[in-house]
Amino acid sequence: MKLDHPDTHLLVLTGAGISAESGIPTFRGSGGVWEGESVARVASLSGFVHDPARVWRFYSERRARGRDAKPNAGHLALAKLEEKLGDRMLIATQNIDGLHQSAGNTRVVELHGNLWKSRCSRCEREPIDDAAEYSPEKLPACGKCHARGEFALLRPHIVWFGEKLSSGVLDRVEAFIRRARKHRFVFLAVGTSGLVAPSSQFVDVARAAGAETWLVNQDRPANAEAFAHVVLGPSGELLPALLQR
Ligand code: BV8
Repeated sequence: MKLDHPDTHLLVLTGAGISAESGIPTFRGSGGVWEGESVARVASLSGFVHDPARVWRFYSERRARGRDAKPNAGHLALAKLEEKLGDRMLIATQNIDGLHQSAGNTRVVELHGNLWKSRCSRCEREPIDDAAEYSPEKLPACGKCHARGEFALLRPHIVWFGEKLSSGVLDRVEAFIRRARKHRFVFLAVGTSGLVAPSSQFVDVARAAGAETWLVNQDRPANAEAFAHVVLGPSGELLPALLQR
């Protein structure tokens, strides 16, 4: 992957696989986050309305597991690359763990929200920084709604299945593709099974915009055919060498 050309623009899509070597379980596959969990029950608005305690237990467990996670060599390789490419690079991550920012990347779009923030399930207040783990008996409520004499639970600041991604987030990705298509455009997906839309469709949009498409993934995913170059293996081992060329 040649990235040292001064006209290269790089869009990177990351998924749970890039954080696997930081000790954060992926979603699918053995030992995955969804194993034993019903996605609809813990990662959907209807699941939250039906049983908020169960949803908060699921996300509190992920906060507990993610608390001590550190960026791995794959994250650090992307951070080093941003030092070189600057605004010619953008990371669109499906991950909610914040590890790209911890590694030093500043140009990161969080497609599915952030595990370390909560927001009101009712009013339009801004999301708050929140790393707390909540017990079923003591679920968090919105202080602003309370001040108005209303009751509303806080919810994780996460995009659940069936919820729209924020328009601002998608606008940033589309604006980058519109700019990149006029230059030498490279699209790299790392650590994603390519099963969740709309992020799974980014490779098709990038290819249609003339991008050279690359995938770095442990296993061959469902949408591997969409990529011109597929490199299988752990991203923590592969990215440092691949991104330095
Ligand atoms: C939307 C937040 C539109 C929660 C997540 C049919 C019915 C109903 C809905 C749909 C449908 N068809 C399509 C949809 C839409 C749906 C969807 O795509 N469903 C899929 C499952 C079929 N999408 C949505 O609902 C999205 N919204 O479309 O809105 C809309 C329009 C109008 C009005 C209303 C709505 C919202 C999607 C966001 C859902 N939220 N997460 C949470 O995180 O707890 S998605 C969830 O999956 C995570 O965010 C995760 O990131 C994402 C994708 O998973 P991956 O990251 O790819 O992880 P996975 O484990 O699958 O794969 C890991 C890969 O890494 C593996 O391939 C493995 O080989 C590899 N790997 C492992 N170790 C390593 C490695 N690679 C390299 N190195 C390693 N060391």
